[in-house]
Amino acid sequence: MDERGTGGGQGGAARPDDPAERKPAGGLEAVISALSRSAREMGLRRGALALSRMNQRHGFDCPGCAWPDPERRGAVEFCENGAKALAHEATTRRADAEFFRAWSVPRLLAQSDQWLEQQGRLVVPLWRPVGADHYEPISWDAAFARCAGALTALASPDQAVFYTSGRTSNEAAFLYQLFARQLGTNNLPDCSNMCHESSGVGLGEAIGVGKGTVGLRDFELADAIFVIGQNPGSNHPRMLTALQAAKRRGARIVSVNPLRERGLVRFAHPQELGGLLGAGTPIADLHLQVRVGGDVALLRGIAKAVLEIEEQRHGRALDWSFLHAFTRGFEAYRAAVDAASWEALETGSGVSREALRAAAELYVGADRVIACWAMGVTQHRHGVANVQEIVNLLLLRGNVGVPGAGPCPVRGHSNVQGDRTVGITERPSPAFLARLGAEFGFEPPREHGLDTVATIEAFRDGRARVFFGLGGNFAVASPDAELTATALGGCDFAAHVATKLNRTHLLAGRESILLPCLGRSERDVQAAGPQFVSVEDSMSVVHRSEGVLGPASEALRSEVAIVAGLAEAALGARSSVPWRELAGDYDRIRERIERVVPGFHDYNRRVREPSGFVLPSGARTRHFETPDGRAHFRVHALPDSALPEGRFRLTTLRSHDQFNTTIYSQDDRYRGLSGDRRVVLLHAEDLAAEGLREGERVDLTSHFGDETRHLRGFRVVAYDVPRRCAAAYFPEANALVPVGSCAEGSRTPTYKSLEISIRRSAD
Ligand SMILES: Nc1nc2c(c(=O)[nH]1)N[C@H]1C(S)=C(S)[C@@H](COP(=O)(O)OP(=O)(O)OC[C@H]3O[C@@H](n4cnc5c(=O)[nH]c(N)nc54)[C@H](O)[C@@H]3O)O[C@H]1N2
Ligand SMILES: Nc1nc2c(c(=O)[nH]1)N[C@H]1C(S)=C(S)[C@@H](COP(=O)(O)OP(=O)(O)OC[C@H]3O[C@@H](n4cnc5c(=O)[nH]c(N)nc54)[C@H](O)[C@@H]3O)O[C@H]1N2
Ligand SMILES: [Mo]
Repeated sequence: MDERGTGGGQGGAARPDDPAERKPAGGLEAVISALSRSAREMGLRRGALALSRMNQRHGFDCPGCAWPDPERRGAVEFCENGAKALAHEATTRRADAEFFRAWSVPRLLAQSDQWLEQQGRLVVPLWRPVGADHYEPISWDAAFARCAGALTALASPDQAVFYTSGRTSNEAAFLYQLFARQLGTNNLPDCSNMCHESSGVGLGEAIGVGKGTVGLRDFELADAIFVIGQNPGSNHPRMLTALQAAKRRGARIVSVNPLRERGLVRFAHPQELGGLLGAGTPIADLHLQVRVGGDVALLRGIAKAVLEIEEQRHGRALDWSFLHAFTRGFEAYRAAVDAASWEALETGSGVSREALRAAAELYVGADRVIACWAMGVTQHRHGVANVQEIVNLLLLRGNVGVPGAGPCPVRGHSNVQGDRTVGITERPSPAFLARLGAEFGFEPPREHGLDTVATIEAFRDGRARVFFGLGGNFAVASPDAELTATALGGCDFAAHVATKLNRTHLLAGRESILLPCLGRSERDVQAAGPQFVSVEDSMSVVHRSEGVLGPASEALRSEVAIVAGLAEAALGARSSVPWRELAGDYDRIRERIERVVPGFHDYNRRVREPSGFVLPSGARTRHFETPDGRAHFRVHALPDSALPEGRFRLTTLRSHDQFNTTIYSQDDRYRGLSGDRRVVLLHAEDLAAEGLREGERVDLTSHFGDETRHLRGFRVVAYDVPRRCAAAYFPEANALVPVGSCAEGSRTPTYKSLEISIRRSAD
């Protein structure tokens, strides 16, 4: 079956003059949306104070995404969605003891995710005893004692799991992993397992470091920027500023995406008067409308066209001196590219060879190229292959380890990268464990622990009994929503460090504890006085973050203090770590990090410098830390793109009005959708072919081997997606994601590539 897209499936120049697309992302709409929400949630004065200090040198890091702060900062250095994340945290609403007296857990479970978080900040520690229907207030000491009791009752520390979401600071994360390892387990899954794990694995094998190699300055030097499987207009809005600036000085921009995301088509800078009122800058020069899951074929197609150009103009397309001196595996890669036929590449990618050749011409015409990507690349069975095909393409022309060029995975949570750097991982390196053990005088466990998917399976099978969550919403963000809910619901005990109530807090454990913590924007005062924490952005810059607002309640504790309190209660005399002293003065924690984690020398001084400091990485200067010191081409088989008759390839997306599982509204302004998130986007001709009308309700079934999963009553929307592709929202669609379906090599759930069938709902 030929599945090449017709119409929508072809690549081609972006059409900035299409009236429907004339409206830019950003602009006045974005400013109004941000300010009205912050005034409503935080009050005018608090809102103004908080926004004026976000991402400033003496302020706090935005709790939104991990996009870095520029050296020259504007008076306002935030975006619409950062302002929303802040307003959400700094709201004046409270889910207090009275609230939990009024609402039983079963009644709360009947409410939507959006409603749960809208009830406001958690302000007292809470306990739900075994068999009870309500959470009730509990003292901090009693809460810690219950957690300690649950851990002591276990036959083995490996029956406990310590999950981390990526908003946690370096300081809290470091203590948390130390606590888990002193207890005796490496069960430290994190949201990264569901996010950029494919990037970490793919880059690690290819260039010796699991992180990107570019900094913000490189965006000022690049001649072309590829944006692959990423929607910066909604999820990294400040990146659009960098793209707009690049565009204005003549850089070319290519987007690879099944959707024509508005921010990539047109952008108006909210801080420029022209930007507030005008039509904005067209961003993408070329849009390649790849089929869902078609990126390996697409990237190989571009490479094939690059090799064709090299045939015709020898030495013009490939950087031979770089290939010889710095890489391995080029010949095998070239053979794989040669072996792939244009027909297979067009079918696999859904993009015509003409469009792929145009992308190759643009690529070859640029001296320095950056490739950015996010979840559209990583959350596939072939997520690692996708990442490595991006690197292969960059290596062809030496676009690694020189100014203005390189791979750039754009991270999600604001400190997801830092948490990994300081030890949150279920697969720690022996070198890290050796240093950790030496610093704190203990023998850390060596066996690898559970990642996110293995955690769900362990709870399902009764091998895990206790769940700790440092932030996040594990049950809702995870694959296989129903299975995960049942698995977690059956465990003995769960404890969550959180700012807001969510479904995981209500589902997990026969007994559970909620420990309310300070948010990023709030002042944190400990024994030694006011404290700040530190975070690492997407480009390996470590910098400080210090809250400015009064805390939501005097009863709140910092994440650092909570982790230290838990560790002290659970480990008692078994631990010689001075937990209380560390929590009293975060400089003491940073001294320890400095001695355990490479790259942090002089941490306390350098983190106080206005722009923080950059963690070293050999790949930035072509010192590849692979076993042979070279960058590696990695060859992958072309994925089989065939879909059985009647099936669609479903991807899951974030809207413009959510932060992961936190839903701000039912609208998705940039995509022109409103009022309903239980929707499935399909090509108009597919609707017609299936005999469906726009607005009708359908049932979705996902197919994985002989397993099926179902969701009912989704509304069909005709949308500009490639033929036989479909899109729905995260997390509404998570019940369709099979826990067993994950990326080869990284075990990231295949949230962006589900095989589904669609049927009109019965009623
Ligand atoms: N406001 C806001 N900001 C956020 C978040 C948020 O929820 N809200 N989440 C944060 C987090 S944790 C993360 S990881 C990032 C996520 O940032 P993104 O990765 O931008 O988020 P997604 O909505 O998952 O969408 C990915 C993009 O991939 C495209 N896509 C889907 N399938 C494919 C495919 O097969 N191939 C290609 N090439 N593209 C595909 C989609 O159309 C979409 O444009 O954002 C972070 N920032
Ligand atoms: N279908 C589908 N599923 C996905 C994805 C997808 O694209 N599609 N994306 C995946 C990705 S990329 C990610 S990163 C995961 C996200 O998974 P998680 O990180 O687990 O989920 P979040 O929704 O970010 O977590 C929100 C909760 O964090 C808590 N919180 C907020 N701020 C703080 C704080 O400062 N401290 C503490 N302690 N708690 C806080 C609040 O209680 C809030 O309810 O989801 C994954 N799931
Ligand atoms: Mo993420």
